[in-house]
Amino acid sequence: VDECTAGSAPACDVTAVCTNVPGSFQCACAQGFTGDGFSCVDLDECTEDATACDDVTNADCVNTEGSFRCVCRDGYQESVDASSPVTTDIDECAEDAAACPDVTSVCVNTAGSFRCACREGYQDSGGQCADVDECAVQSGGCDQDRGRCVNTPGSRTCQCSNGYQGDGTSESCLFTDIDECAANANACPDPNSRCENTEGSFRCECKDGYTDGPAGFCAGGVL
Ligand SMILES: [Ca+2]
Ligand SMILES: [Ca+2]
Ligand SMILES: [Ca+2]
Repeated sequence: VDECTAGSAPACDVTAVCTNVPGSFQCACAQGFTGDGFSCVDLDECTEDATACDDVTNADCVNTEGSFRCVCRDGYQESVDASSPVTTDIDECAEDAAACPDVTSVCVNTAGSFRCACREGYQDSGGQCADVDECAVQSGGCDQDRGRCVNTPGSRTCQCSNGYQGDGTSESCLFTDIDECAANANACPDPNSRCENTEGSFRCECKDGYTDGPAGFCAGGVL
């Protein structure tokens, strides 16, 4: 008699496998279940074997009915091109351009997470990226004597003082006379004056027959 199909024997658990043997039958819980075959319950593989998911890095064991799964931890995702479960770090910076929405910060991917670091020219100040005042330290590398440092958001600029030219960095500002008369035809607005270039500046001189008047204009006329 095949008790397994005849239904004459005490029923095996619905999850069990019935095996007919001469004169009798056997019930065995299916894989993933535990019990005597007549009563089977889910085997908690995660509790039973703490190393169940050790082959998969950065994954945690999750028990399921009749089996278990290795689930990627937060910040990791399952690799789709691998035959066996493999987790890979999620590059939050590449996946979400707005991961670090503050324009003063830059996204840095890390294993299992990411962080927002301050951009160059900014430094953390109470959780916010604040502009660094480069001018506060050694004039920001600008020419201290003949120029000056101007702090800007995220950077600084160097400027040369009037009459000096260069990129403004340390000792770069050189005295260079600018011929204001040649550069600007209206340097002396009064048509009765003529422009005289000088070292570092210029002056307006009244033509013959005219005398200095108010506000740099020339007064008088031919005598
Ligand atoms: Ca299970
Ligand atoms: Ca990451
Ligand atoms: Ca700055």
